[in-house]
Amino acid sequence: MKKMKVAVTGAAGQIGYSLVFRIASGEMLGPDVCVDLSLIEIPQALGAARGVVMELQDGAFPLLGEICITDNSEEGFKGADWALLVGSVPRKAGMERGDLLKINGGIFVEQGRALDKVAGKDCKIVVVGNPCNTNAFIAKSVCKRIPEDNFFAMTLLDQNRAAAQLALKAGVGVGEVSRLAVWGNHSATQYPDFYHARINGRPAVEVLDEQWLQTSFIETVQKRGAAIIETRGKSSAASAANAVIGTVKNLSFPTPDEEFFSVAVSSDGSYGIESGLMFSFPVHFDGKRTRIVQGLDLNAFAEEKIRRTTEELIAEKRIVQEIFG
Ligand code: NAX
Repeated sequence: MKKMKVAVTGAAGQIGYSLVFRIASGEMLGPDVCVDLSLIEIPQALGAARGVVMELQDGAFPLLGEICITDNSEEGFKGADWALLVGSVPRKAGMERGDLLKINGGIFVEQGRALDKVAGKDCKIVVVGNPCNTNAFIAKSVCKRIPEDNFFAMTLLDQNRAAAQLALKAGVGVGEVSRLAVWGNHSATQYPDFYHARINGRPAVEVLDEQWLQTSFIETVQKRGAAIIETRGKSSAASAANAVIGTVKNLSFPTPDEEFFSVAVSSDGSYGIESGLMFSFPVHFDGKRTRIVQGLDLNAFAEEKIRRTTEELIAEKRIVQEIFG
């Protein structure tokens, strides 16, 4: 049986706790792959990580191979086929965005260097820890050995949130929503692109009110993370873990011909987005390579939204470049 190693940082955190059991069950990589899990945490959280391992053992997952717990990135990423970078420091009261970029930037420089040294040469890296686009930008910038096309930042949760809102409004199942992509940053400037979305095969703008789509819909999706915190008292965790599983599946199994999914990739200049920026696009995976879907028309409304989110990402990039060179 094929064996793969999956490294997860922040494995004892909220998302980690939802995620690792689904990886161990075989849901993420399929029923023919045995998974070795490497759980990477900070020293203070190693105790909690040991508890997670006890529960993984008690899950009696037939596809789960070896489990390693470590606070050493090089040990944890050694030979990894997938690195899911979930761990990061949350924004605290009084913390400026620049402070957050600086603290987390330091983590992603260190982890990018460790990946460079020891990860499998075809390792794919999915950054979840926020600010995820810019953290991914940092990691891929310091990790020279692994191609930049192997670095991703997660925006599938945003796509899923957007699909759910369209389905609720249209009164259909979420499976009837297709061709919905999120452009840009995983932040309040993201652009959930309803103009290309379809509901039951019909353009979403023909099914739903365009004014609602341009205003309430976009705002709801952009602010959904904050709304979850306000309502649940904690940030999204199970839905985020679900999106990590979905992202890895999207990057492992071919996308149907006419479909696409959202993930932030290193821009190749498509749609005028600065090359190298980690930008969420509509992406297609043919079983070997991902490609940014080409030829989508962007009207003035879309261009303005994309301009704003691009500006934000460029500003984040400048801040981290000033700090980390
Ligand atoms: P938690 O605070 O529950 O867990 C984070 C874990 O990371 C902790 O156990 C902590 O010890 C660990 N950690 C911190 N620094 C580390 C390091 N250097 N190496 C290894 N582990 C480290 O946060 P959780 O709710 O699990 O969220 C994790 C990250 O996901 C946050 O940055 C959060 O903002 C981000 N999110 C990203 C989303 C996305 O769509 N891209 C959505 C959900 C979530 O908000």
